[in-house]
Amino acid sequence: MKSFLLASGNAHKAEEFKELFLGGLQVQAAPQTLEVAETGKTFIENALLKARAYAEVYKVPTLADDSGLVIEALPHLLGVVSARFAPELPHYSDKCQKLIELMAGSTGAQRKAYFICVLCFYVSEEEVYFFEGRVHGTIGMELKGDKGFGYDPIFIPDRTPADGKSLAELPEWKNEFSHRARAVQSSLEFFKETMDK
Ligand code: ITT
Repeated sequence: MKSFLLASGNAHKAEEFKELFLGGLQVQAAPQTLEVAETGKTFIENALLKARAYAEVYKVPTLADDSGLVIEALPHLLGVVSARFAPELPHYSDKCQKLIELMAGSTGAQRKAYFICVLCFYVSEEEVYFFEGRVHGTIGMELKGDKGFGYDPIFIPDRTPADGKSLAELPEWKNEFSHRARAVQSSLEFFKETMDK
């Protein structure tokens, strides 16, 4: 089975990957987290920066995840800088609350948003693979749920039933249909095909 070192300092992502790659690929935690400056303008650039930085230090194939929440009417507010929104607020519950307040006057389509995840598998400078996944939904009117992490409590995914539940209330659904789950599924299909050849 192919093995990759996880180029991430985010323990929540590591937890999700453990389930998502089960039986497919081996993804190991890095011995130490590296500080990588995310200076790219796109998710792809930042995912590559992280994957390459860990590969240069640890000399093994790596996997990086660059992800974020894109509010369609305010694409630059979060997006690639999702982790750096409202840096004066260290807790995600406060960041979520601040977003709710910023969007107080927004209704209907103005609340549309999506989570995006770009995975970068870095084997060498000549062999790099990218996979992307998205999940569409809307920004809720309040924080709901205590599962997941980050902006999950304010994100209401488009799904049936349309019961208004947030991603933080839907851990099983998230594990199957999230941006990260979809990117992982594409990568597993690809590696399965290339390994079978
Ligand atoms: P690494 O770069 O070390 O992997 P990070 O937390 O800095 O960790 P990113 O730069 O990719 O990760 O930032 C992603 C941001 O988007 C961060 O603020 C997360 O809270 C948020 N995010 C990403 N995936 C999410 C998810 O599944 N649920 C909720 N929020 C998510």
